[in-house]
Amino acid sequence: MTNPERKVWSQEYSEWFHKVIADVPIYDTRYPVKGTGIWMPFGFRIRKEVLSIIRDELERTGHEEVLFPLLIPEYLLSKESEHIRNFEDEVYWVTHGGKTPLEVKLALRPTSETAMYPMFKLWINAYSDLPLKIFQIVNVFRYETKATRPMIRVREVSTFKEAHTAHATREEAEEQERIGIEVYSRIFERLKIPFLTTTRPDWDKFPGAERSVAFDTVMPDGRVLQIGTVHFLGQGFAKAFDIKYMKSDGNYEYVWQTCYGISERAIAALISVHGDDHGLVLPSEVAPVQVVVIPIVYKGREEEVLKRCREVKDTLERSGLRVAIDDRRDITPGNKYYAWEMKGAPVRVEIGPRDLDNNTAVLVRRDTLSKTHVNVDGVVDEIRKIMIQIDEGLAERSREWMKSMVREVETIEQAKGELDARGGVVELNWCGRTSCGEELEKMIDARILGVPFDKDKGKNEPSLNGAKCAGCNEAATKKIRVARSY
Ligand code: 5CA
Ligand code: ZN
Repeated sequence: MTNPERKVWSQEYSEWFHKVIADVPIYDTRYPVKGTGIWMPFGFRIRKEVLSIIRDELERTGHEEVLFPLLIPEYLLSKESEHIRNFEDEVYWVTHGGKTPLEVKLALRPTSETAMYPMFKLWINAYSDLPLKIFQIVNVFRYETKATRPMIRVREVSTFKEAHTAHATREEAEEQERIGIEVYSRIFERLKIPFLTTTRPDWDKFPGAERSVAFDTVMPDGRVLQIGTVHFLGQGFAKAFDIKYMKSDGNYEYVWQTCYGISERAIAALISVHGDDHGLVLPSEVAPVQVVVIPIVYKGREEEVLKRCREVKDTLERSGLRVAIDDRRDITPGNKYYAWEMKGAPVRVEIGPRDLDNNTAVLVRRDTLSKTHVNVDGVVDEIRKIMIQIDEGLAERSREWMKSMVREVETIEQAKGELDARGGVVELNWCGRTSCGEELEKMIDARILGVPFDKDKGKNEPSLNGAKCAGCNEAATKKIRVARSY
């Protein structure tokens, strides 16, 4: 295999990312408001394909799409005390209509619990109104104080998918929490993004949640990125917003809720996890252009070659593939290869005069850049086969990479040593005490991501057989993950 290099990708990841999103182009960061950006046409198409996976997975599990207003009156935003305490410093306020001060300040939603749940109160009365499962894909605004980064930490999150559910019992809501985790797992599996599911420690939960389970992935520079979260909300919001239903015995019960969110950060991860020194590499399902056809023209046979290329393009399109033909006349084939490698088109088809004579085409796959000569009549099947190989290859390569970046360690020194050397995630034993956790974070100079979330058991406690806490040497009660993160 002639796998392209991933040197720049891993060693100068931040520059790599900025260059790729600018050169493709995917996302323009030059808009003069900090923490915002513009989805450029090719980036918008990637975003559209990713959103169609997200919609698909949500809709097939019974979530219905809705659209709520952007503005939230202050008295609603501040109803759940923990929620507002944590978001207070991040909220953008609308205070005027023209020159007139507003009687009630309006927040730009930082997330939509406090916009949706007053309406839940109106919609939910009887048991038969449950479960309620909705989602929306909107922009949200957070005045982030940490360094902003394109797509990864923005102040206008332009692609915020939030799902919100309400249930009759704790058990049903916990079942929904598991379903939410499964939905996200399938989304990331389709994107070939490897992930860890980790229950966040109490001090790092979503404000107002009883439990937060995060999806984390490792970026090329070894730093960890949270790419989605599933929150079990318990009854806290239901009590604050008075959302209840009448049970069969005539008594009222507050509903049990969950919510889960994912943003363009997942698209930043998609770009970052699979890329190489030539630019984007995309799984076929989200590649805006799955096949690019490039005519190799020689004097005298231009029209013939172009005609064949157009025929091939039509055939491929009729079979359902997304195809482009690059028939620009003033650009060399070499420069076209370069441009389409940058854009991550999974398969390139080259057709020149010799191919006309032999009824062949050359196929080049983006991940390995290896070439095969095929008969034109079998081109659809060959391309489909290659796309499956690429997708499986990307899934495996990223899974292996992730696996190599998660290590078990015993001591704080080892943890620090590993993170200094390669980043990624270290797992170690912990006593479970907050004060010890804070100390541990300081000594390792990293963040406690939390406890591994065990999908099968729904339980978080592996057996620790007398193990000692890496921080204080007392009896360990949990295995924790620690990382340096975005
Ligand atoms: N209401 C809940 C669930 S919808 C919520 O807001 N959860 S969250 O705060 O954890 O956000 C959900 C996901 O959005 C996060 O896991 C993270 O991947 C992404 N996200 C959060 N803030 C930003 C930001 N400033 N820029 C880009 N993505 C973000
Ligand atoms: Zn301890």
